Amino acid sequence: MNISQIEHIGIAVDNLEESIKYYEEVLGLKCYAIEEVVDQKVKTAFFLVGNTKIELLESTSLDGPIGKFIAKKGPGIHHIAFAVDNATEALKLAEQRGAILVDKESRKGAEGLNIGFLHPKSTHGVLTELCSKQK
Ligand code: CMX
Repeated sequence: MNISQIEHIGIAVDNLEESIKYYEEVLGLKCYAIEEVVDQKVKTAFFLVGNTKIELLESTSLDGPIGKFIAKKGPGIHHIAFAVDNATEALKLAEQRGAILVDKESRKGAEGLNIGFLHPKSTHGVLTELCSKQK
């Protein structure tokens, strides 16, 4: 699997604009990109902290994964994403090692990365993303 670093931490927010203000004005970070991921029904905002990113996620629909998460648990930490060499291979290996896959194959996520999720029921409650630049 070869995890090299925490690629990003995903944080579900009610309002992207208001949350960006907190990260910029209180923490002094700089939002370097805002991107909508249509098939995930989210708008994202990115900040770099060392080599790791913070990804803010605002739902564009109540029935998307972030909309459902906020309705149930409120805003807060949503997932942790690990950088791997090859997300598709890492997903297969995680499944062989007992994790339940949300995504059988990697797919395109924000910033053009190949991403796939492990179900939180099989990861001790933490929604886990594996992502890679190449497949
Ligand atoms: N962390 C921990 N647990 C979570 C969770 C999260 N982020 N999201 C959902 N759950 C839990 C729920 O609380 C629920 O638990 P209970 O059964 O004990 O009540 C269970 O998982 C099922 O939740 P649900 O609301 O019924 O939602 P679904 O089963 O429809 O979906 C999940 C859950 C994880 C499969 C779905 O949210 C998903 O596919 N997530 C991955 C995609 C995603 O999050 N995309 C946004 C990020 C975009 C990006 O980074 O590019």
